[in-house]
Amino acid sequence: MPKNTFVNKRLLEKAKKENVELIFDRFEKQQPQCPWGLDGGCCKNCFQGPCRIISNKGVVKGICGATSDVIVARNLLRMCAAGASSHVDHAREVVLTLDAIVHGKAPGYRIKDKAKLRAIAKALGKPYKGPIKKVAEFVVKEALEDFRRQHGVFHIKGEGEYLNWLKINATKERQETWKKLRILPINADLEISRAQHVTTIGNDADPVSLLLQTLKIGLVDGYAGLHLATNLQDVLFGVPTLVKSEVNLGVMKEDYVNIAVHGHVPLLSEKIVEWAKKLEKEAKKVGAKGINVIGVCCTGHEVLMRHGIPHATHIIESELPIVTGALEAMVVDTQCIYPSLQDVASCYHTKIITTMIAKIPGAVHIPFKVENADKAARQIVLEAVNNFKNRGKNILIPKEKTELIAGFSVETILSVLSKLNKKDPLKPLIDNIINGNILGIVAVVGCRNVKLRGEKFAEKMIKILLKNNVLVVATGCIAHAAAQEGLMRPEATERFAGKTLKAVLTAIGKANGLPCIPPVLHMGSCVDNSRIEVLINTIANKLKVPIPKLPIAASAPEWMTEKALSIGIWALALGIATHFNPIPPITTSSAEVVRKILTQDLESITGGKLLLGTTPEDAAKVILEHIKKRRKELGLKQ
Ligand code: SF4
Ligand code: MSK
Repeated sequence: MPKNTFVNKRLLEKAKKENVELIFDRFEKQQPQCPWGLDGGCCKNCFQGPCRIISNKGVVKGICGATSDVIVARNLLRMCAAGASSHVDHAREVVLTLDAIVHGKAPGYRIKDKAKLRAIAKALGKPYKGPIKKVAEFVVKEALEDFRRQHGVFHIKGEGEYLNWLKINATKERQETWKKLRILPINADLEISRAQHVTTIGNDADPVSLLLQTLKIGLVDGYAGLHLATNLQDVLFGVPTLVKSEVNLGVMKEDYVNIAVHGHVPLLSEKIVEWAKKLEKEAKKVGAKGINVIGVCCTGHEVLMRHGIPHATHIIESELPIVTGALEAMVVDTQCIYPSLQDVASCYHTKIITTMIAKIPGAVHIPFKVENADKAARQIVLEAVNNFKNRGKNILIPKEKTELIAGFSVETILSVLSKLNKKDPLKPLIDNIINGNILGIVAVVGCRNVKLRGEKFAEKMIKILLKNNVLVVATGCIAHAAAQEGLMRPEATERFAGKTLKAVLTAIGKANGLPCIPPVLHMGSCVDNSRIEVLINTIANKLKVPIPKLPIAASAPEWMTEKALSIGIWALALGIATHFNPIPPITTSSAEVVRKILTQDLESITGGKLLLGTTPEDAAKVILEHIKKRRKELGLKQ
């Protein structure tokens, strides 16, 4: 078994000396992990079970007769529905915040990007010129429709009404494809609830039907989750622009009050950043030089992208800021918050402050609602400031940190490109894809997974892609990993990009007063995968080539959350070849139908395809082969 090679080993040693159990220890205690859980051949959808598939002993059905394929497909659908529910609930919070602003109930928030709000209203069919609150009211109404529309439920041909946010974001060609497949979602909550319903005992027993519904849930995630959240977060907090910042635990500061924001919802982290600035004086009163806000996971990416807040860790290392002994508070909201944080914090002075959905026994709970945002954020920051005096003596902040450039929203990418061609900003990118200077574009996204034991799978795979002149865009925890490896610095282009990619990125960089553009573009948090689709759609429309035919691919090289799975399924529905590592739970040997559909047949259905590769080299190989195949089909230079 390979040894854990995660960075910050000194902190791991410190934790060991101080008898603090971390994720790595708990992971080892779980070995060997349940083979049925790993291969997907386990069903506990009713309590006649659990049932297991043991193909080599001829057990290929559950007690009720559900086949291996049905069990695997049902599990997949349930996982995706859970993942999508997280993103949809996140988006709902943002819609309701805009609604609260309209009704004067969210005094701490304002509409920052009025032009973006008007553009959304225009896309929804109402190019309002009137007061901005009227525009917001209309946009909220249309958004809430995506949570309550019922028309079309019984429409046999699948031609009923469907998600507004899908209509305004997906290409016409994709909408036609999904209409034919009858997978256009009616409303987000309805589809998630139906996914639960159809997977209960004695319901849908057709693996093909179950997989189609899984694709539908992918669309729910992509549009009523990711796009809706990103769109309205940009409206409230602004579209990200280029920022320089730093990543890794070295961004913590010994003589400052350190506050980590962790989770996903910027409604909270934006307020913490604001109040940390306002309460600097209070920090000085307790002997600190000021307040240092640092990011963990996706809410960290949100404030990195918009304010340049340094990013401390991805999910796997989220316990480590506490082990430094210099973290006054970790403020958490929703998703990817390890319950262990409070156990670790109880060995130090750190306060874990829960605020929204993620609640942990022993943590301080300060309820956060948009109506009381300022009051709660002030209380949270003061809680951290007042905890500064409780620090112990044994402090270890690792020195490691790396610079990065972030803020690559699509608007930023186009603005950067416009320095080369003001009239037609996309042309330089398109020309270089056509002439092969850029072989293709790959989105490397998703989580870190402790199963990979710090092998740096993502980093190794990305480096191979760069060497082959592939431009990489990244989000979420993998974006942090790439930045930590130095791949989001201009210097990385010189070191890792192939010759022609290097030339393109240097030309764009020089036009923008930089030595070059980094070869891995940070496009934001997990919900900002929506930005990647906007970029792809822009390219597809310009080239007049449907998404499945483009020389592009996606990879979730270390996925672990149900959210990452549902985002990946959305990518498959979009017609994008998508690599997953570890292999999703579809490997039980008798689930051949599910495996064949996802890895082969899907290509002729949506154009997408599940790519497998369990080493960085194999993963890069299948991705490169796919891109080259697409280039050949389009008659582009190899
Ligand atoms: Fe077993 Fe069927 Fe119940 Fe699943 S639903 S636990 S396969 S009896
Ligand atoms: S935080 S979903 S571990 S990327 Fe978005 Fe990271 Fe995956 Fe959570």
